Amino acid sequence: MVVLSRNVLDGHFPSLVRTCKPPAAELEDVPAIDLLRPDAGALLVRACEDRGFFKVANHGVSAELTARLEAEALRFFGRPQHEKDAAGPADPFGYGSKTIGSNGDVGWVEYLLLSANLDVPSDAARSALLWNLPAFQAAAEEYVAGVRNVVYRVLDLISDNLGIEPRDMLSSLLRDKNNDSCFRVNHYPASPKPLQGLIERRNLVGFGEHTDPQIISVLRSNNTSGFQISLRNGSWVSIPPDDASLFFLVGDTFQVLTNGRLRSVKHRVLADGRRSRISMIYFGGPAMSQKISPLRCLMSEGEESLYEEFTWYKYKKSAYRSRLADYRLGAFEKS
Ligand code: GA4
Repeated sequence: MVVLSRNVLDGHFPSLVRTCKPPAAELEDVPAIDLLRPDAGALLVRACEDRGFFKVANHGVSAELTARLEAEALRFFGRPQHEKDAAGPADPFGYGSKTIGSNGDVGWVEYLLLSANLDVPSDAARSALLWNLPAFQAAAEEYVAGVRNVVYRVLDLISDNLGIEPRDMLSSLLRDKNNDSCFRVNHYPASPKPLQGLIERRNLVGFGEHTDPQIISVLRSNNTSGFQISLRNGSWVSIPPDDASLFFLVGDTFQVLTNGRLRSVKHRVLADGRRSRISMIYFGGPAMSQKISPLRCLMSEGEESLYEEFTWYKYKKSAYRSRLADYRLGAFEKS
């Protein structure tokens, strides 16, 4: 880790923003899984086991809708800072800039974090409804509905392949009317010209390394580089941008449901500096009261659970007390 000196960054950065070494390589083989292939389920499971990560092309979420949402988000991020700040702080929902969570994490990023379940009135109220962004809200709701349908298909295909019965056992966790899913739009601004060289050389961290606590996350970004994942051997690789695909990430809760067979993926975003990056992520979380433990039908005879049972509420609460890079599942592993 390198820390940029305060005087160089004064006026541009909030105190100190950490930077890190560039990754060794770009991952070239990120095959897009076609959900209509007869062996789609097997390919999805293998990708989740090997990397906790895969992408889906021809997913059916309209490019026009995605472009409209992106444009509306950029319109918001282009507003004067004091207007954006009026939609914050993100606690957890709202507008946030440079700070991530409430335990000291920072990054070269501004964002909107919203509930993706507007059936929970208190969450809905704290999300977009109050902000007088009707065009953004309409596009976000339509987009989330489209992504959800792809998520259900993906989870059902994974279930088929793993032999989970009923096949909608996983997707029903996210279809639950009390599901605790959320939606985030991250904007990594281009940096002021004098700082660009510095950022390119040092790889300023946009969003630090972490795993997602939920079941599954779906990320779509514009055609900018910066998104990286950590492979099972611990090395970091850049993922080539692909604005037409949806990238899926296995979350911690999915790891527990499969007793470690599918593993959550550590990921991060390095700021490019020259071009602004915008990404939108749906996080599929179960209902707060949902008990999480390995699915019985996935356990072989005599196999023991690697984790203590918890409710999503309990895991989420503990996640929100942690730092971004913490290994959050550790506290729930059986000794
Ligand atoms: C990571 C995944 C989602 O973006 C998120 C993040 C949340 C936040 O930004 O408020 C957290 C982070 C995320 C995990 C640890 C805690 C909580 C920031 C942080 C330091 C919305 C989520 O659910 O967990």
